[in-house]
Amino acid sequence: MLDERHRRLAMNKKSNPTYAAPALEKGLDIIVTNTLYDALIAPHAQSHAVFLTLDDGSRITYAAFVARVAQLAHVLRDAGVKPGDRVVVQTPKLLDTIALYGAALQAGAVYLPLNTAYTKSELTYFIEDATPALIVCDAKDETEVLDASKTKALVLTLAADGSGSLSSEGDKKPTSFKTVPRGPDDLAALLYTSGTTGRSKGAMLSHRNLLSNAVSLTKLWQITADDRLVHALPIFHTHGLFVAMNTSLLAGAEVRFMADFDVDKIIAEIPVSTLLMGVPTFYTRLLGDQRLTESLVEKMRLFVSGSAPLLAETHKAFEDRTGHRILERYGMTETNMITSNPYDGERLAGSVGYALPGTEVEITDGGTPVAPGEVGMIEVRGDNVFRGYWNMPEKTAEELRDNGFFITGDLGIKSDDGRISIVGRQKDLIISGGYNIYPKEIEDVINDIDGVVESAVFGVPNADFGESVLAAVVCENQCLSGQEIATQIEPKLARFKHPRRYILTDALPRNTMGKVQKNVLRDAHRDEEIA
Ligand code: MCA
Ligand code: AMP
Repeated sequence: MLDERHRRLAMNKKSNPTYAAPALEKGLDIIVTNTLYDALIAPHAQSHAVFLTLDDGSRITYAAFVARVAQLAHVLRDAGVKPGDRVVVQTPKLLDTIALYGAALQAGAVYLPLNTAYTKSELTYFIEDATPALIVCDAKDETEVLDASKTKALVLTLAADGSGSLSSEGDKKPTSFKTVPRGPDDLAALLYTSGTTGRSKGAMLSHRNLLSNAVSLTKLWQITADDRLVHALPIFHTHGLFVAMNTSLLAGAEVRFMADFDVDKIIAEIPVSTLLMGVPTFYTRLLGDQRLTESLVEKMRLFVSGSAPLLAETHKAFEDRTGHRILERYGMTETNMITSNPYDGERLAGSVGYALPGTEVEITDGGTPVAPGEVGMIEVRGDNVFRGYWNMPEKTAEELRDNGFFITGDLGIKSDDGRISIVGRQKDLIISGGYNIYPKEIEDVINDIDGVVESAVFGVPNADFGESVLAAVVCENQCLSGQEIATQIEPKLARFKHPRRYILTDALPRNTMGKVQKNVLRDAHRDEEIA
């Protein structure tokens, strides 16, 4: 149960009535032209409440945001973007980036955000796979992007200072736009997630997937127009874009929209905010700052953590310091959020809580549910579960059962009362600072280097990022140094995927079946301090 202090804080919210967006009341049953646009954006057209506060202090009202979305929807349509077309967006986190998400919805397009750290080589793959009609990139990357797109898609720019062809074109357009009809099962977004096979897969997310999850989370976490969210996550992933922004839009909440993560900025905003959503690294970094105290967080209502396991020691240290029990939840790109610890109830360290309303979670052995308390594969079914992988029907069939259950690759336990704990992963995956890194993708790049015989990429514990990437590499006659390998992978992989160290070795440890034993490598190197 929440302690008395939390209860008082929860009751102490301003008297502003809860924002009653029709979709929050009626879910997908609302009769609409365009499911997500009509639920998240249209209701705010006349609202002069503040939606975004930016780093320079400027405040964007909801009405101004709706108008900007319309201007950018005109830009998309005039650029030839038709309903169902993909719009690739690899830009800094700006007002126009989030307005572009709204514009893609209003124009009936499919929003495809990309990590700004991706290299040209990674970008080329996404462009070839998704065949977008339009790419919006940072002005500084325009030449590279034009090269990567081989002129098949139109390219517009948005620079870190907000300038560029997207914004200048947008400024000239009308502030209203006739919304393109889109139903619940039309695609709203395509989000790439790497895989154990090494090739990234585009998860097709429908309007239903995104709206149903936003409605569940908004209700469960009691997000209202009284809330002010400290938003320091990137907006090219599910967490920062859908979990944080869709719930805020649905509730009509205010968002302190930070261009990046910065402890000083967060500490400055916490006293005038009510909500923070972050990956565990946010919380360990905040705990590293002595300004984080119980009085600093007096107005805060809720701290949410996800995308990576939150250590029990972080959970406890945060409660000891602030009096708040962090609410941990669990999700995936393919499924949106799956489970959450309760808002009014026991938020247990080491557990990701209960299945969200409308979402079924089974713990299985080969598809057959196991008894409570037994370890098995976490499988998920519900409106939140994606529509399959773009252009990959075989991959979809491998992971999405005919009965609608999606096989997560995470291993878990369900208690008698339905509480889920994640106990491991069947997939070979490293999560560093909330970013997923698939060893196979890195091994493929290292193995392609002349002189490399084979490699094994694995994760070791890291106090800041949770896990760090290391690589054990076997070279012909030890002909390469770690630095030479690092130089060769530089143009091919985003920096956050780069191994922090290369262990040059004569042979990889293998079991009797010949399989590389990554656990042996992990154990041998787990106590090394990785910067
Ligand atoms: C940055 N670097 C990293 C990471 N982030 N290295 C490993 N892992 C990382 N996560 C590297 C950069 O490449 C750079 O390397 C150096 O660190 C400094 O970069 P900088 O940008 O200054 O880092 P930072 O600002 O300190 O970023 C740390 C961060 C960030 C704030 C924790 O990684 C972050 O925002 N993470 C959140 C990711 C997220 O949103 N995940 C949700 C995915 P060099 O010096 O060598 O150049 S959605 C999801 O997982 C599911 C659906 C879910 O459940 O939510
Ligand atoms: P992705 O789909 O790439 O964003 O990453 C999803 C994966 O992140 C899941 O399959 C989990 O392995 C992991 N994940 C997300 N939230 C949590 C959490 N609260 N605890 C542990 N792992 C998590």
